[in-house]
Amino acid sequence: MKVALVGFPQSGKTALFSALTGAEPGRAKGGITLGSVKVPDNRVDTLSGMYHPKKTTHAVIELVEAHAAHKGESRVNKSALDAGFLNLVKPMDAFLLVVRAFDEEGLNDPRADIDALLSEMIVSDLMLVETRLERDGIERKKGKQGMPGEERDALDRCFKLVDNNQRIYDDPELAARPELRTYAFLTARPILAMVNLGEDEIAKPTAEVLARFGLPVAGMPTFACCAKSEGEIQAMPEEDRKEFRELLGVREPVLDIMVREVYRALGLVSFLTTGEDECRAWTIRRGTRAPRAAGAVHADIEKGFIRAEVIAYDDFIALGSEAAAKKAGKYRLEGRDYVVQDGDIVHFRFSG
Ligand SMILES: Nc1nc2c(ncn2[C@@H]2O[C@H](COP(=O)(O)OP(=O)(O)O)[C@@H](O)[C@H]2O)c(=O)[nH]1
Ligand SMILES: [Mg+2]
Repeated sequence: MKVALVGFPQSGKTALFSALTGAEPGRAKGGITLGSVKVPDNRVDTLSGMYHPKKTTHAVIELVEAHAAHKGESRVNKSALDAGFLNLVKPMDAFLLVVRAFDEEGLNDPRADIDALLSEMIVSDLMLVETRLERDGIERKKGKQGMPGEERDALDRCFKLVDNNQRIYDDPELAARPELRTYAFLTARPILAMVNLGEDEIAKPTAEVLARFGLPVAGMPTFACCAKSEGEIQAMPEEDRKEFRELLGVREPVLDIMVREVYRALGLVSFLTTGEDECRAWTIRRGTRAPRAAGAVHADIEKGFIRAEVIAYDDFIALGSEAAAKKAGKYRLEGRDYVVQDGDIVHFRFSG
């Protein structure tokens, strides 16, 4: 899964990037900085403690800092979301808007910033959908066939939404339509927001702080942190972090909050694989069937899929071993139609 941090300069994207990835903000390559966020998952650590594998691997969310939005630049002369930016973010699964609320002079208006970023994204989609519909109209006038009816219908519906200053994702069924996939509309994907607070606000209840700014925007998962402090905490030895968080009044690491919100927004779950070589968590969309999930591990396993042998993590822990789980009838053989659940420990059988 890939998430792009999008925001105006000086909003704290780099600070958040470092806090989440634990990496020094590297030099941007081709306008973006790439990193990966380790998905916190106690289950992986527990399994690793039992199997003592050579390798322990957490699921990751890939994070991109996109350096493209320029506050206040005229859309006519140079859009904040120019073509280069649009290309960069095309492969993203979700966007995290980063907005600034740490100005000491009180010049913060994170709500206005979110609205501005959002309308840039909506305008970008509007221009795309208009162009395509117009072109299709011209083709038809010439007596050519034009695009398939379903595609045209989907684009018409997209047009109605974005022309009405709404996101395509406001209609999730429409946003998921396969005919729209190639268009890569920005607002057809989940958009979240992170309000970057000053140090003096981090101990306050999030809902209260957000409400003061007129947030959240309807339908947009929004959270807050102080990216600068989070980065400082992240740079400490692990055993000191908890105490320092308490000292500052930070209830939960922004990493945990971000991962939870992204998982929820994208409908993600994790399944687990165990063994002497590696204990590992894998990310899939909720509702993924076993062969497809196997494909997350390796394409050959999906191709030669025979069955999945599954123990729910909680059963495994309660019973203590695979043998005990088998005895208790908690070791299941599942076929191609099985929908893999969050926390399933899976062994795939395949012919290769
Ligand atoms: N007080 C405060 N300053 C921050 C916070 N996050 C970032 N900054 C500062 O704001 C400036 C811009 O941050 P940066 O992460 O580079 O913003 P970017 O342009 O969006 O990548 C830097 O001087 C940061 O130290 C924060 O949460 N609180
Ligand atoms: Mg930056």
